[in-house]
Amino acid sequence: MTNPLYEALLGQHEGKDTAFLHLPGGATLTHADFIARADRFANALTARGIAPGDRLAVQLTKSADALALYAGCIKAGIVFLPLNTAYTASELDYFISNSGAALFVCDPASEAALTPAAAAQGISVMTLGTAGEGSLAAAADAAGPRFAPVPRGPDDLAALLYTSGTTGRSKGAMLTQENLLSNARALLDCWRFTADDVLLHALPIFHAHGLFVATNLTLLAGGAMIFLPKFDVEAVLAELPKATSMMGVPTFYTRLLDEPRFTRDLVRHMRLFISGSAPLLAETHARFEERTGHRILERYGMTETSMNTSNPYEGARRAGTVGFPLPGVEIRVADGEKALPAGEIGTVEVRGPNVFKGYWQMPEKTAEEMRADGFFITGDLGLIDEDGYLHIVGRGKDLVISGGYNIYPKEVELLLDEQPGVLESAVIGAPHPDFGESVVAILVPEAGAAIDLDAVRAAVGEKLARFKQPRHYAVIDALPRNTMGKVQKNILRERYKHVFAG
Ligand code: MLC
Ligand code: AMP
Repeated sequence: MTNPLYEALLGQHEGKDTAFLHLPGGATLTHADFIARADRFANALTARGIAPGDRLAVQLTKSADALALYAGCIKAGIVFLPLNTAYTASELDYFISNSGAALFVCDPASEAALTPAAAAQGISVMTLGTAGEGSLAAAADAAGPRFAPVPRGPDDLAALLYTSGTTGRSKGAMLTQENLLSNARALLDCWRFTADDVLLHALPIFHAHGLFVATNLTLLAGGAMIFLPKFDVEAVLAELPKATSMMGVPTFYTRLLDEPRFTRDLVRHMRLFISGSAPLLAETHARFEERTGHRILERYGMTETSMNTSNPYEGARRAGTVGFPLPGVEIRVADGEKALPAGEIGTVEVRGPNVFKGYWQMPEKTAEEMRADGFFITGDLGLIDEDGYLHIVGRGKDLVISGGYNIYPKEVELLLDEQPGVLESAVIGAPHPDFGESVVAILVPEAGAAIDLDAVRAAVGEKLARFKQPRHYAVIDALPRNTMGKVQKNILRERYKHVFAG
C-alpha cells in the first residue's frame, strides 16, 4: 500500500532543489528543503506517540513551518486540523474536545492563554513560531531529516476542517486523501498550472482555499508560491511583478482596485487571477477587466466538497456565474428529490470524488445533507443556464460570508440571547463595501429592560472571533414574524441593507 496524496504532492519532489516557497525577506525554500522540514515534523510528532489517524489541532500564524507541518502530517498519516487564528479560547475548547485531538499546536505567544483549554481535554500543547522558535520547532530541529511515508488508502482521512452549522454547532468535515487529490488533479487540468507557475499566496492556510486549492495545486504542478503572511495591499503590489497567478476572495480584488498603483502595466505579464469563497460582484469583474485587461476566473466550492465548478480557462468567463462542473464532478439543481431543468432556481447538489466522507462523529447530520444517490446538498441556491453555466443566486442556509469567512447567525444569536436584558435576537448579513457582507445584530429587549450595548459588545468580544462579531447593533420592539412564528429575516435584510453603505 502506498500514500497517494504524499506521492502526488510531495514524493515527486523528493531531493529536488527546485523553488517552492519564496518567503518575505527574500529567502527561498526548495522542494527538498520543505520536504526535509516536513519529515522532521513527522519524526517529532511520531516520537511523541501521535499515530496515523490521530488528529493534530493547530492554530498557527501563517509561516513556512506551519505549511511544512501540514506536509509532515500527510506523510505520517496524521489528520491535519487547522483552526482560524481568530478563534477565541472558548471556541477552541469545542474544536479540541469534539475532534478528540491528540495534540494542540499553537503560537508561542498564545501558549499560556490556550493551555487551560487543552488541559481540560487532557491533551498537551506544543508551540511553533514563525521564526523557528517554540517547542515543536525545537523537537523538529532535533529530529531526523528523513521519514518514510506511512501507507494510506484513498479513503483514509487527511484533514478535518470545521464548518459552522445552522444549529450553531460546528461540524468537522472529514476529508479523505482521495477528496483532496482528485480535486487538485481536476484543478490542474482546468487551470493549466505548471512547474513554471509562481502563485501569489496571500490567503490564510487554515481553510480549504489557501490550504488545498492553492497549496495542493501548486505542489501537484511543481510550481512555486510567493508566500505572504497575509493579504496586505503594499506587499501584494510589490510581489505581483514576480508572480504568474493569484488566488483570492473578492475582498482582495476590491482592495486592489481601490489602489491607483494597481495598473494594467503591473499585471500585464500575469497568466491568471482566480476568485472564490464568496460571490464576486459582476461590477467588480467588469472594473477589474477595464483596469487590467484580465477577466477574473471565478470558481465555486465549499469546505465539504473542495471545488465544484469553475469558469473556463479558455472560453467565456462569465461574470456573475461560477462556470461548469469540474472534471469528475456532477452538479444538479434540485427541488427536493426532483432535478430541475435549465433556468429554474433550486438547491445546488454535488456528487463526485471531491465530496467529503461525512461530519466527524455526526452521522445524523451527514445523513441530513446527503441524498440516497450520493448527491450532497450544498444549501446554496442556484440555476444552470442554457449554456451550462452555474449561477449561485442565493443561500437556502442562514449564513453570512464576510471577507470569505463564514458566520452562522445561529451561533451569534445564541450568545446574544444569553445577555442581560435581551429577550431575543436576529443576526443577518448586510452588504459591506470591503467584506462583501458584514454582521448586523437586531436585539429585542425584555419587557421594561434596557440593553447595555457596551456590555453586550464586551461579552461577544470575549467569546467570539472578531470576524463573527456584529459590526452594527439595532434595538427594536419586536422581530417581524410570519404566521408560523418564523422570524422574517428577508424583511430585516431589506430594512438594514444600507447600514454599512458609504
Ligand atoms: C479580518 N477582520 C474581519 C475579517 N478579517 N472582519 C470581518 N470579516 C473578515 N473576513 C477583522 C479584523 O480582526 C479587524 O478587526 C478588522 O476586521 C479589520 O481588519 P483588516 O486588517 O482590514 O483585515 P485583514 O486582516 O486585512 O483581513 C481581511 C481579509 C481576510 C479579507 C484579507 O479576512 C482574509 O484573508 N480572508 C480570506 C478568507 C478565506 O481564505 N476564506 C476561504 C474559506 S474556504 P478590528 O478589531 O480591527 O475591527 C471556502 C471554500 C471556498 O470558503 O470556496 O474557497
Ligand atoms: P465554506 O463553508 O467556508 O466552505 O463556504 C462555502 C460557501 O461559500 C458555499 O456554500 C457558498 O455559499 C460560498 N461560496 C464559495 N464560492 C462562491 C462563489 N464563487 N460564489 C458564491 N458563493 C460562493
